[in-house]
Amino acid sequence: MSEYRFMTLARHIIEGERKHPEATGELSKLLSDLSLAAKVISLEVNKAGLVDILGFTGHNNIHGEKVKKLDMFAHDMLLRAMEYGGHLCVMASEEEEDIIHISPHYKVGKYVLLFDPLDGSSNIDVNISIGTIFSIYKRISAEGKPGLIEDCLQQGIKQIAAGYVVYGSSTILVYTTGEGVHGFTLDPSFGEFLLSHEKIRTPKKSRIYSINEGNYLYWHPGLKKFIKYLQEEDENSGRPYSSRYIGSMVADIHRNLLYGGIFMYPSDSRNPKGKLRLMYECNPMAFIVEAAGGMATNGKQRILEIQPESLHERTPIFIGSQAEVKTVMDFMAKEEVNNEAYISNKI
Ligand code: P6P
Repeated sequence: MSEYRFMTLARHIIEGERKHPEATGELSKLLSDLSLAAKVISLEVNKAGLVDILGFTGHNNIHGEKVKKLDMFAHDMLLRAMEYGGHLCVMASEEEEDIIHISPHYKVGKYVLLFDPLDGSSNIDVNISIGTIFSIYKRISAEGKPGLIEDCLQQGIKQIAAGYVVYGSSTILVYTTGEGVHGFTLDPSFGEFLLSHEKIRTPKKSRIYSINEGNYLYWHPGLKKFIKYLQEEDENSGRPYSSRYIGSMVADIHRNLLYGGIFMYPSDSRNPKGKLRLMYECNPMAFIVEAAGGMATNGKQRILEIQPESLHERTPIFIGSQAEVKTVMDFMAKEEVNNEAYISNKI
């Protein structure tokens, strides 16, 4: 029997903490609480088609996006699963405008949790994989008091841990504390996440690119040239590449993490900051992909070094295998002058 068979998420986290004598075990408990929430959300996602929690709640989130019942279920489940443990001083959710204070009934801890409860939720009704994304920081404000906004607006390099859960053909939880990236598959027969992908390393070079080509007209001229370059035939450099785009960031990034690939959600002449959120999507994914040997940039700087200014700010993102991220940066740098002319003509 493989040693992995009984390497549960809880045991793996504890073994990871044993390498750090100063560890208090709080992070282990926090990650275990997150895995409990993931199991419950997975249950609901996998039966969504059978019960009346598909469809919309009838109201919009702070981004003006229609909120699906499953979005709110996942959001509420995470709040309930996480606040009672006493490990957090504050939370922030992509579904809520402001920071979320811990109820006075519970102890205030030293960690900060940011999460996107159900990313890709527009795909729920058509049974495409969706996911939960989370980021964990240590508080920077005074201990023992409620957390503050500055505890949430930290650079991505300050993350203590990050992870995602992809609810697909199986439910997989991937997390890192910065020392290796590990994947656990939920065994529904006894409700445990079992180690299935140890020490994930993303290929340095790939043959997959992921981008919404419907926005081609609005792209940076250098990005247009990069995509056309990937579509040319050249056996030595493995071109043409394959285009793979699900429209669900967690699913696209998970595939590219394992197979190699570059995922891009760039700025364009209509959306100068791109679409994806820095704190809830890009920072956690950048932390994970870098820990697996990949790269993540906004086109000008490392995602993890961006100094956040607001909870819900967006950022362009180019993330994945090093070779492709570096190449697209080169293409865009060569065309920067044309891009300025392009943008000024368009605006
Ligand atoms: P588009 C889902 O709505 C999401 O936030 C990400 O999960 C996904 O990568 C992106 O938006 C898809 O956006 O504009 O290509 O539909």
